[in-house]
Amino acid sequence: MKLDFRAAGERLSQLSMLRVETAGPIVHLRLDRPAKRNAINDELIAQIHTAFANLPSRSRVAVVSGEGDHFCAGLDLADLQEQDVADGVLHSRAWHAAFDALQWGPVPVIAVLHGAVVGGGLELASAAHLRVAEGSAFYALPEGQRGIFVGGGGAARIPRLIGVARMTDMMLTGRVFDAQAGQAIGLSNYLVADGEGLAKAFELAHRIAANAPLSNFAVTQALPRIADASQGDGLFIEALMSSIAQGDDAAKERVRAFLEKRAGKVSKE
Ligand code: 1HE
Repeated sequence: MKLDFRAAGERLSQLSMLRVETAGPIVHLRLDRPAKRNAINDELIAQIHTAFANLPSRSRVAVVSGEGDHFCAGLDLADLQEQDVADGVLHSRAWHAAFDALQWGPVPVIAVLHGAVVGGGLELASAAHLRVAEGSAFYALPEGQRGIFVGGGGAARIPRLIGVARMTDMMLTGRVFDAQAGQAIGLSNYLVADGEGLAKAFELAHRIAANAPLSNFAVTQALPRIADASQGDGLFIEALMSSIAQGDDAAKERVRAFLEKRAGKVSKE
């Protein structure tokens, strides 16, 4: 199904806290609330949901970053004061819907992390498919100190990156990981110098955009589901997914190109 790019473009240009720009096959979304360190309030979570549900049909990869000195300070704590228990459940489910739209949307998503990547900011980062961190990045889950719990999918996604034991430590003790430690434990895939995150993300995005779309789809949609399935179910899904991908014309042409020596070999960088 093709989305109407003009309709989607109109919706995207009306977002007040999320700046959306397209550059060829790449759509770049910036959290644009630097005065509040990109803290996510109800409006911003709705805008993130809208944006990922309406990505331009021509975009092949999305890059998410934060304006100002920090990626994201997490939940806007001012919102919490008004909430009762029933509001709280719905609030958490709204975050789930937004980050599900990001994780299970049509394109791979790369998050560029700098400064604070804390609370809901880390939950957002963990929903992305790849994370590029700059040297200034630091990670924390201050929910424990604030008397609350993660509610934006972090309990499901963060242990899949770093394990339950490390997340338990972060939440119970307030432990903060710097960019190097974050890279070592798997919070980021790439660690680059300050100011170089976007360039690295765009380089990766161009590489990803050059893949066959169905391969990217299999990696982002099938792989995590297979990892969550029993081995038997996972292997069955793998067989179906691989036959679908390999039956596509794009795969046939790429394999032919290699056999006819028109495609690159695998080499060390
Ligand atoms: C905020 C928020 C926020 C900043 N909600 N307003 N998240 C936290 O517990 C992190 C709280 N924030 C911080 O620890 C610091 O702000 C930072 C380390 C991120 C940045 O420090 P700094 O010195 O650059 O900025 P600042 O002076 O602390 O903040 C600038 C302004 O942003 C200030 O407002 P102002 O009106 O006084 O200018 C701050 O109040 C405001 N601000 N962060 C509201 N988070 C789905 S559940 C998820 C649960 C969570 O995410 S809990 C973790 C919440």
